[in-house]
Amino acid sequence: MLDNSRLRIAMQKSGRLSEESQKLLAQCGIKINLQEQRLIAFAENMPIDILRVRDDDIPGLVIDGVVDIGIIGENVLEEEVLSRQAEGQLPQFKMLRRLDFGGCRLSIAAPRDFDYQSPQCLDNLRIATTYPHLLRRYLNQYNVKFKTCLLNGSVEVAPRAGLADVICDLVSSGATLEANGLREIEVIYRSKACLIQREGKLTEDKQALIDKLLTRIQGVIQARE
Ligand code: PRT
Ligand code: ZN
Repeated sequence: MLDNSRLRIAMQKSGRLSEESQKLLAQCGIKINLQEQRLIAFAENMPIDILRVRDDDIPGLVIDGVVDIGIIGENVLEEEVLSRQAEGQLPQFKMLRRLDFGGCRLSIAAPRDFDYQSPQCLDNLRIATTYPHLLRRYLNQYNVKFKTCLLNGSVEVAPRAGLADVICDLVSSGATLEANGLREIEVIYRSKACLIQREGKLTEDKQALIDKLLTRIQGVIQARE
């Protein structure tokens, strides 16, 4: 059982955000004894427990109040919020700050020979994506109807495999699109990692610790700029 008096921070266990998340906490002076396979790590010098999970679980853990704060990509956070809203929930959390890593964009990409003029060209097509809600919010603005092909990985191979006409996926350098014969045609969302806090009042000690961390994060990020 986790000790509820200690601040709980959720971060990605292994993936594109985990190294930078760990580094940020270390640069804030938190000494964590990380053991690769462990779900939970304890800070040695502060009352902090680190929960290491799949990034997709982090927004829910914060919104449901299971952890106090979380480090997560805005793309995953926003998709979870839209998904819960679609189910009639009112997901609540506090945005503490944007961080200076994990930058990427969520884009629609099509085979290179696709004749693209405007979002209307996507009407009634099948689009492969991990982010159906962000995609729907974007295309709704243009009254474009589409069919989805939900994939949690290998989205970029969907057109070649005949699963979808176009894709909507994360892009950073563009090399993956290029390697799969795809061309970026619309950027629908720009994302960075961010720090979020659960809704509701925390104990004074916990809130004071978060405030101290935020001041340190501010210093760390400023020093890197
Ligand atoms: O296992 P877990 O569920 O925790 O991890 P995951 O595999 O779902 O996510 P992960 O580690 O790949 O990404 C975590 C977060 O990093 C994302 O939610 C984004 O906020 C951020 N991020 C930043 C990226 C990228 N850049 C990125 N380039 N996430 C994924 N990509 C992938 C993209 O999906 C595509 O396959 O990289 C490929 C494109 O990269 P380029 O450089 O070729 O354009
Ligand atoms: Zn994930």
